[in-house]
Amino acid sequence: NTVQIAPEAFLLKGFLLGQSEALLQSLSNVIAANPLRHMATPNGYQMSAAMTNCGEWGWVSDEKGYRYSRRDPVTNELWQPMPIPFVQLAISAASTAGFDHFIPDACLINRYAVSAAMSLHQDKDEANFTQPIVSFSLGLPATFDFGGATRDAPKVAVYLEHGDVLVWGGQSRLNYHGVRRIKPGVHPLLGPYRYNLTFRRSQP
Ligand code: MD5
Ligand code: FE
Repeated sequence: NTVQIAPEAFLLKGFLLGQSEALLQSLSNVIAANPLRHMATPNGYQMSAAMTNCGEWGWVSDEKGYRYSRRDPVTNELWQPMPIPFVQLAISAASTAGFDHFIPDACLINRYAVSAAMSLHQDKDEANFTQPIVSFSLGLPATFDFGGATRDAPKVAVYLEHGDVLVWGGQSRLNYHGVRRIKPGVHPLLGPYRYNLTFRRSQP
């Protein structure tokens, strides 16, 4: 059940549903090693989503800026390797959307509590824009705003539910996007949270 939402941007509805048990077990292992935390932003705020990472590189933010780091600044250890179910599903989702040879080296985990949001932004901290981005949605639903190449370009609202995957690449890779405030609710497996796992190639 693949829906194209823009050039080279696809929604894979329910793609994770068959594998959710392995996925959630792996997710809980990663979070136990590298706890979710609210990172500071360079302009003195805190992200409303709590974050952690797994993979060779992790995306971090602090008063100095955004970057990819091999080590977790909280534990000072390397991030955990990406669990096999994460890698398999990410590669298979990319290939379903027409992107072969996707080799992610970074997986950012975002946990949104009720009322958390992510304002309109571009993902441009990576050194490789030829590879797509694969994003898993788990837990509470969210409305995702998918925009264009400029901040004021028209946006399409995409409803994301537990088990859905978004794949973006090519001419949509640098499009503006954001997540609207999460509405109150409780997910049967994940409680009052939305989790988003975003797989990227951060290095050349
Ligand atoms: C989320 N997370 O649902 C979103 C999904 C982030 C972030 O935006 O940066 O952690 S990622 C969806 C995405 C990725 C790359 C490009 C585009 C969308 N896009 O061009 O719209 O928590
Ligand atoms: Fe983003």
